[in-house]
Amino acid sequence: MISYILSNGYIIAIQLGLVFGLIHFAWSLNVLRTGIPLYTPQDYYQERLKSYRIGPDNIGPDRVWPAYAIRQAAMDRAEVKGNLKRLVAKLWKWPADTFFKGRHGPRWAWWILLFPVPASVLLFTGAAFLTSWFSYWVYWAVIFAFQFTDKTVIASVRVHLRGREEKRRVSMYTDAACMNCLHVTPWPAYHCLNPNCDLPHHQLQPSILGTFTRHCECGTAFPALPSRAAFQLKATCRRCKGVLPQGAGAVRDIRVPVFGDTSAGKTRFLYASLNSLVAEAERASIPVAFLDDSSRNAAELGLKLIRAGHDTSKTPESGCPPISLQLRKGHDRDFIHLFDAAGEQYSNARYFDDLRFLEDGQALVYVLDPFSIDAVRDQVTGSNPAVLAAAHVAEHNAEIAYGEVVNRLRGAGISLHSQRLAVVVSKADLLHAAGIGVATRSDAIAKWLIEMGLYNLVTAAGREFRDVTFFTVASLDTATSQGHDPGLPLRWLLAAHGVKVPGGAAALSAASSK
Ligand SMILES: Nc1nc2c(ncn2[C@@H]2O[C@H](COP(=O)(O)OP(=O)(O)OP(=O)(O)O)[C@@H](O)[C@H]2O)c(=O)[nH]1
Ligand SMILES: [Mg+2]
Ligand SMILES: [Zn+2]
Ligand SMILES: [Zn+2]
Repeated sequence: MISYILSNGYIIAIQLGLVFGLIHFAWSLNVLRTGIPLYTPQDYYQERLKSYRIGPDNIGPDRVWPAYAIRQAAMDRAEVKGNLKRLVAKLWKWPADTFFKGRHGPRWAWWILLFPVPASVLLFTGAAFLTSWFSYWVYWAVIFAFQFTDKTVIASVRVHLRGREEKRRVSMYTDAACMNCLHVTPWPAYHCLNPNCDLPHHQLQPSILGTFTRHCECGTAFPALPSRAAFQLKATCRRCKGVLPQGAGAVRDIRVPVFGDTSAGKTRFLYASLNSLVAEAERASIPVAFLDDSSRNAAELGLKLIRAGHDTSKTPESGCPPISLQLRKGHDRDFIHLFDAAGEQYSNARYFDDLRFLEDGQALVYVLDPFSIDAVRDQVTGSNPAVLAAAHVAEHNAEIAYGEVVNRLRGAGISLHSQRLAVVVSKADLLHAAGIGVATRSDAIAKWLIEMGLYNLVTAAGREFRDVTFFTVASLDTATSQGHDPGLPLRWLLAAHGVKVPGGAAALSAASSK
């Protein structure tokens, strides 16, 4: 009977011990809720700083909560282990003192007279010891698996996501242009969603600082993918810290430098092509908005001038800011920047820095005044001096501005094979007025230019650029452009860079067919 009671008692002690071990382990986990050391954004920042090369723009590593598996998981595990050790030592203290060290009466009395007591207590503590440490090792294995997965599977997911973002950036031409300082950056700085924090994140990419979501130093979460974050966060220029339009770094950003000789018709072409684009967009109900006040004011003035048929004024040598606009709204929007400069700036080294936009453009427009070609001028001089006077003929040889720009791009290490060029023969209305037949198809225009003596220019452009199309343009209001729509070159360049251009698809393919 006694032995039956005892053996049942022992079994109950073991069972209680097993349950208590679990509680013990759960209790040791409790330490995670209270003052444990944290691997903070500041710790990460200081650590990264040692191997980080801060550039001239003074941009350091981002201050973000690193992913749990990176460091915090191991710190938590060590903390749980230490806590469990302490708890186990506490549990063992009395039995060890009593039954092994004899601190609470003689040991023989416990072991001989009261044997069931030490036996049950030790069975209880032993079972508790086993389950608590077993639970800890299960926890250890879970954390290890988590860390291992982070280092392998999740790390490759991050690499994949970064690659996808990079591919998207290149194929969609999403490098963001700052309208303030004209700096072009692959990834702008994105600011924390929390307006009280507003911390700039300069390296927003899937990384150990967050695969899909990032937690800013202030705790605010936002997407780690630029293609998503760009529509939620404020973006700023890395160089001048100016605010960029929403979507910068995630939407198409096409920069169109318009270059050519003095009085070639660049400024007039720029506004006439813009006028045509805006008219087509209106017809197709596509919203067009200007991205800053200076663009809006200049465009309003220029469009008014073109629509009224007035003369454009000469661009000052101090240059003029670009016209930046947005086609469409939402995630589908495209940014377009049109750059103009005075013809003199292309042949004067003093203006080298002002023309940096040439190096950042993907879609170039070379405006060529046909009346600056000797053979054309000779045809007109005697028969039609009034037309020649109206043409305000460009001063230099037609090929000089082209050569200067190409040399500059080469000097800057830019591959012309990655760029598209629209060669725009301007003043087509005046050619008509002078009785000169004007072609409208690219190949026919190129042939005509060769006949007029521009063999070198035509063949060099075809060889040097990725894609060249020739246009004859009358930079007038669309209704009066006599089939020489000034909007076609711009629409061709934009379409070639993936912009869904409004209207004129048939005219576009007819004009650019070779
Ligand atoms: N009729 C007609 N006149 C044009 C055309 N293109 C330009 N012009 C005139 O030619 C002159 C020079 O044109 P601009 O566009 O100002 O020339 P630009 O290339 O900007 O010259 P700079 O600013 O000095 O470098 C102006 O009087 C224009 O009105 C055109 O297609 N048709
Ligand atoms: Mg001009
Ligand atoms: Zn923040
Ligand atoms: Zn800037």
